[in-house]
Amino acid sequence: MVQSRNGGRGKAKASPTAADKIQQLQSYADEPAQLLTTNQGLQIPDNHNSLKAGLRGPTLLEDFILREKITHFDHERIPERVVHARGAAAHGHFQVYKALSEYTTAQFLNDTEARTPVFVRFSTVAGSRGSADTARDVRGFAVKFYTQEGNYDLVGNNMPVFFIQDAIKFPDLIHAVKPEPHNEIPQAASAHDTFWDFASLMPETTHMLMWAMSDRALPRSFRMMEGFGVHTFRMINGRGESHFVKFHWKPKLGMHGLAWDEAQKIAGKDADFHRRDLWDAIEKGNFPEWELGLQIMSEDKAASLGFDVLDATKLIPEEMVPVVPVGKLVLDRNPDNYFAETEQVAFHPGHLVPGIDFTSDPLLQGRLFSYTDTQLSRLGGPNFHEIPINRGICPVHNFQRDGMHRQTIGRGQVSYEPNSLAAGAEFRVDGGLQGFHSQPDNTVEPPKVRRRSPSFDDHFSQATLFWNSMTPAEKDHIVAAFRFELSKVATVAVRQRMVNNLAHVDARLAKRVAATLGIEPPDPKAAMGQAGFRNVRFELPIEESAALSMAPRPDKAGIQTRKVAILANDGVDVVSLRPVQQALTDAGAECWVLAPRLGAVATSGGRRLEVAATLQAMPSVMFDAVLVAGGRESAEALAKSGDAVHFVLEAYKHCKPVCAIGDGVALLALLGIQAGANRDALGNHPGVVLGEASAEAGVQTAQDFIAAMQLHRHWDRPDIDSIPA
Ligand code: HDE
Repeated sequence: MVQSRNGGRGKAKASPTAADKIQQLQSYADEPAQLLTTNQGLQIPDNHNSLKAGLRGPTLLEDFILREKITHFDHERIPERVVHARGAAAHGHFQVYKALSEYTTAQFLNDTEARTPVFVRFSTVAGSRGSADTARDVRGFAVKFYTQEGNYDLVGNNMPVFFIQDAIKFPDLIHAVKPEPHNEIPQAASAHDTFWDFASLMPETTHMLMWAMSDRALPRSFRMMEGFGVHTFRMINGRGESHFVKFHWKPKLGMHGLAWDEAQKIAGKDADFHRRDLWDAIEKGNFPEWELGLQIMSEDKAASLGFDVLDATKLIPEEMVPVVPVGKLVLDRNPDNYFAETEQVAFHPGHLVPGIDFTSDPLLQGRLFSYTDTQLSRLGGPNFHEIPINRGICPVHNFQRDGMHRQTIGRGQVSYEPNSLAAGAEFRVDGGLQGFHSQPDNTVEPPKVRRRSPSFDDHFSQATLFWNSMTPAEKDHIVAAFRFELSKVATVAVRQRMVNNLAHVDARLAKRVAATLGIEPPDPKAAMGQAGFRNVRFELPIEESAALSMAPRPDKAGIQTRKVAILANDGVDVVSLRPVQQALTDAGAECWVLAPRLGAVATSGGRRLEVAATLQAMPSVMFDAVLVAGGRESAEALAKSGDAVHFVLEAYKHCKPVCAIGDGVALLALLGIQAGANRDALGNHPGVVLGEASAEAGVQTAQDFIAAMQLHRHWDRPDIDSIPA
């Protein structure tokens, strides 16, 4: 007797390929262009009218076609995830560069030929399923590898640390950040009293708060953010030797963030901003990529770091243990059906394969319980592993049986082990398997304790490391974020307590945050008097870590998939525009001609320039850069349009590259961008490119604009608060 997760659909092979998973999923897909039937397969005679007692009479209960349809509709919602409810996902594959046999027996990390199929779900944490993508929040980065040895889930986030150290505080943390229970306000936002009340009373949150108030919480795109396994895991090699490991995902497109004002506006203009971005990129063949990086260390090395690697509020600076790139993840196929795949996928940090193991991190230990448990209520029973997206592509055999929605048909008389009655098809246990629970020090220290280890006591030194590693512009953003969030906290004592804690990260940070909050100056001593406060700092050998900063650096990937708005109106000069537009397109950017109306605008040479969208439908926050085309008539008309003026000013305020050609330059001057105070020490406007109105000048203009776009944002633009947008 063989029970298979494949349900008899396809056999397991030595090295599964992405095609195997696709084939498995497609065997469940419905057939297009068929006659409508009921769920029992009966053809539906009329899908517009229910069965009634006479033309104008009441509907008859016997109309089983109506009842079936309405009943199914009535039950088509399932509970959303209690956290990470809003997400977007894609299929792809993972391939390791070089066998990692020195560290792990995991087959997918040893077979360099294997293209392991993956399904990756990105998410926000706090908002509900219909909330906006660009909320200030942590992002989930969950990867399911369908390996030949079973499914392996790396269920991580886009930040390498977490708010709390012990799983027992997770429900409190989430209750504090979710909408308040009496009025269910606010949606997808931490800027309210209960979150900061909790955070200020739990100093262990401080390091993660620094990340959550940084631009990491406002990714430009899922494709442009890092991922982290967060906890320290173990790898076990063929000799049974154990190493500690931290997992990192490094995006090919570099790391980029949004401005906070921009993120809030996008939430209204296009709540699906990140979801759409991922979908569109894959549809256009711009497949997002990440490198998997590992920080691998012996247990002795881990013990010498000066902090506890089992504490999830700590990261291991890359300067102390380098991140080694070991493989590549590519996402190349959108799901066929959101509910069937993205909503029903069930991740679990305990879905491991031999050669990868967990540690005693008390946050991870709690997660090992939570994820299966939550699927029971979310997916309605213990058979969620049989849902197509959750099925492995290797065989599954065991004697678990029955339960809600069971699909596997277990054959024969026997559903227990050992047995002698299964007539040659009994399931065996392979005693030779290495990996789980085989690590050398898998012992527990008596006695049982309900206490935190003193090695978890330092809550501030890494928060200070993070702060010290930021550029001045990044520091400004963090200060502004704390001010924004705490200004929405009605309870003065909470605001005060929070800045008192921040004084233990950095005195200037706390002072700057406090300055706009109508409270007393920060008092570090007051924080020390609080329950839960530990006045302990472990020494770190470094004061800053460059890898923590998102400071703009020219991307290796150039400006691929960046969106450029070209503002034009009747009279636009396409002779000077074309070479710039062509160079941008050649460099992989997407150019959109925007005008006040759809259709086309008339060029100065009497031709037509097709318009991609209106300025109103695609506002500046949808773009990475702006180009004001030349042509006197066009520039003058744009200058008279409030929408166009606002568009340029807003892009400028959000520190985006701005380019103007020919008469378009006059528009910038009119807006004060050229003449105004926003010049840097060298008298330049960072990220502003002015091009002459000729085809010959186009090459230089394009080069300068592309260089400005490679930096993505010019956060160092001076006096940006003075811009009225
Ligand atoms: Fe989760 N988390 N979590 N979490 N988590 C869930 O599982 C939980 C934590 C993460 O796209 C839930 O299936 C506890 C850290 C992601 O489907 C739930 C604790 C990290 C996702 C759950 C944590 C994560 C979840 C809700 C503290 C980064 C979305 C729905 C002990 C390493 C996965 C579900 C997806 C989802 C519990 C902390 C990442 C309730 C108890 C730390 C990416 O089981």
